[in-house]
Amino acid sequence: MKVFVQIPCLNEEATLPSVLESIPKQISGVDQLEILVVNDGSSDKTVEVAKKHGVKHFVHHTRNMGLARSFRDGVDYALKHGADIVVNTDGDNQYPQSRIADLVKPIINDQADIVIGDRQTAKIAHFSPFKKLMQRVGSRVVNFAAGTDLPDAASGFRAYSRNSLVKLNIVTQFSYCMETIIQAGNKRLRIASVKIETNKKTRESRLFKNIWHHMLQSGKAILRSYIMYRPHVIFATLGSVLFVVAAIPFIRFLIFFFQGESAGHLQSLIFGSAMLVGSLLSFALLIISDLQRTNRVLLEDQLERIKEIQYRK
Ligand SMILES: Nc1nc2c(ncn2[C@@H]2O[C@H](COP(=O)(O)OP(=O)(O)O)[C@@H](O)[C@H]2O)c(=O)[nH]1
Ligand SMILES: [Mg+2]
Repeated sequence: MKVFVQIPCLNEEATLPSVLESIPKQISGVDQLEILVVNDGSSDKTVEVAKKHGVKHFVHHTRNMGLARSFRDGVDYALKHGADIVVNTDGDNQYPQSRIADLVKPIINDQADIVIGDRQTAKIAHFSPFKKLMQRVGSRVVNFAAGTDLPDAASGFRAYSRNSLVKLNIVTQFSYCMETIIQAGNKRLRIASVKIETNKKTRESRLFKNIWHHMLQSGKAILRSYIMYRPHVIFATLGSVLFVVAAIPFIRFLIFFFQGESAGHLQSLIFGSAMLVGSLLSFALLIISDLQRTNRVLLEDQLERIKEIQYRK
């Protein structure tokens, strides 16, 4: 069993040493434990610091490419180098690396494909009540879209089995955390959750300017992934609602018509027609997106087979 612990880093020279020092040297059930630093275009001494602490595996981005891309490239490197499990932790020492053994255990025991460290956000002291509420709402939305029941969808402290990584295809730029859950849920991967306590805050999140920014970006990512997997739900609902809204003025017009008041009431007809066009458009989009979905399924199947060949050990 080979485990890669990957740390995406953008200028983390200050906190990276504590992260590296707290990664366990040995884990029961794991034969090889490797550390991988994804240097996402750092301009500080992140790489030197990592080397000084004995890190041997690096992925370098000459320019900043963002966290989602860093994650993807790190995973690609790890799988190419024979990883059975990839653990992700952050360079800001937000997560308790000492708990990595608990993250990988359900995968080693074949009880889960993905394990998420639940930060128990309701208990985090430096989170405001509003932020706690939003974390809860956000996780609810993700769970709805993914068909899962996970307490902390935004946590980046996770372990992924090789099998799950071969199946996941990250396409959004930004919030891969939400996207991976929605994909994994829809692909019927087993996702487990392990309660963790987070470390003291070392610095502000650099990923999100503020909570509104976080909510907007996460919302976009969730909506995108949801439309990707269940377009029929959105467009069928929209089409049906518009159809009902269209039918009301039409029926009103017909009632007047049969009562002999055929003159006037054209407004109803115009409004009804506009709504009907909207409804038909939604149904057209439903058909198109459903065809797209078929294409995606075929493409993903192909990708999975290619990755199986590419990463064969
Ligand atoms: N902000 C930011 N972080 C990045 C980027 N690429 C990699 N990272 C790493 O992603 C992790 C999470 O970043 P952080 O600012 O702590 O965001 P948080 O997850 O909201 O706490 C850290 O380990 C960063 O070093 C990037 O382009 N921007
Ligand atoms: Mg952080």
